[in-house]
Amino acid sequence: MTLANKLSHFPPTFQWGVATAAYQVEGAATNDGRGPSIWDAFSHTPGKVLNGDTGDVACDHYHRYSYDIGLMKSLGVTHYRFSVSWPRIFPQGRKDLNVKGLAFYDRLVDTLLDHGITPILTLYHWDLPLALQQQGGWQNPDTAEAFGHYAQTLAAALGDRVKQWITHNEPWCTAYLGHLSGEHAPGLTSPSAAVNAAHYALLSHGKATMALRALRADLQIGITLNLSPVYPDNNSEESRKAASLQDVFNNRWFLDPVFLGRYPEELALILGAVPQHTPAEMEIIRQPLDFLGVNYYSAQVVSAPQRHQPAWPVPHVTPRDRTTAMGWPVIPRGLTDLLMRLNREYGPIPLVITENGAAYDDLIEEGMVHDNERIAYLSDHIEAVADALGQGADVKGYYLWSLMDNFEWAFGYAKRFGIIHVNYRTQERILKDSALWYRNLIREALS
Ligand code: IFM
Repeated sequence: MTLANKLSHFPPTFQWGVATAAYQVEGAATNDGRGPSIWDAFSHTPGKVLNGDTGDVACDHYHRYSYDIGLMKSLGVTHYRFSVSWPRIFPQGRKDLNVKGLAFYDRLVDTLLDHGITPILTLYHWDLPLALQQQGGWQNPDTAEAFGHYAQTLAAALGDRVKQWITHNEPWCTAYLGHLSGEHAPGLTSPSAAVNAAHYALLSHGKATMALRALRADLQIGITLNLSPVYPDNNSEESRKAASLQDVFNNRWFLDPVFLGRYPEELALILGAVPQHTPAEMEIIRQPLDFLGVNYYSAQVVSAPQRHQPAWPVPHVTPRDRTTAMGWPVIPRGLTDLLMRLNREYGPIPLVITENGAAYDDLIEEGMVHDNERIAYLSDHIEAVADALGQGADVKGYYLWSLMDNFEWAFGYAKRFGIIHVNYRTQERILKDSALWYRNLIREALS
């Protein structure tokens, strides 16, 4: 069966969306009172981002949002997932509210609704106000407090129109890439910093969830985790053990505290550190959620670590499949397996694919981008979602990453994930073939 034969698996209420994030698309880094974030500081530090790229201008979505929403409308997407830049709302992280920053999201939400597109809002997609980093950032429990207040401020302003709220995007990246590998802002390289940053980010998720619920009972609240299933390369005990450890690192580090209220014991073995935490904090972290956001890009096949190899770095990975321009193996089946596993081990919980997509080295030919590899990737992964629906998983939506090419963090503008091509010199947008393909798919699915 092909995807076309499985479209009936998607219910009529299915959310067919596209996703972006503030620092990756907005630009306007110093406009209308926005304060600096850790990503402004990081990207302006020589050597941290490829080619010295920064998010200063990005896709200029801050000024062109109305045009971009028109493009979304032309594609027929039903939902738009965006994130709010915390330092636009509180330039210093807390206290002084920047009314002009808030007004931008007010306009964005109204324009979306005017076009019949439902907004879904992420509170934190990595652009922590720099002022908070200077006080310890995610390693400081006060940041969790400030996040709860920020969440409540936004819900008071937008909660009448925005009903789906995501607290954090991919706290694994905040913790690991930001505090251990140092590839992301704030660029730290300490195991204890990573586990504690993860813990207080999770605590802030719990606090924000409680704050939003206290303010409005009609909000749907979730968290988005980047999850990546792990398969042993053979059935030996060693390989299975290596896969299970890698799974703790990739997935259970965040799934277990959010849904079970505890950290996996093996975390100390893998990371060489355990988060400082109290039972009361774990209860705050384990809030009942309305949905889990799943970001899926790839899976891993691992083999047994060599004897005497330290537990860190993580076991050797052996990709066997096609890869994207990021070097990530294309494993659509991993998405079906993941959704079924979440349902089985952490559910029942409604699931939303909050990101899925691929970077490829696109070529412009006579004003068009024939990105057939991306279409194949998308088609295979949406089919994987259909399979999970067919097997009983409660999947509410699919948000394609990304609406348009944008600032891909440490890779700057070198990696293109969009279904809309962006010329960063002129800001011209071109619908790639994948955009037209997605438009047709949505049309068929909803017909
Ligand atoms: O661009 C990122 C996004 O910000 C978070 N999830 C993964 C995407 C691709 O790397």
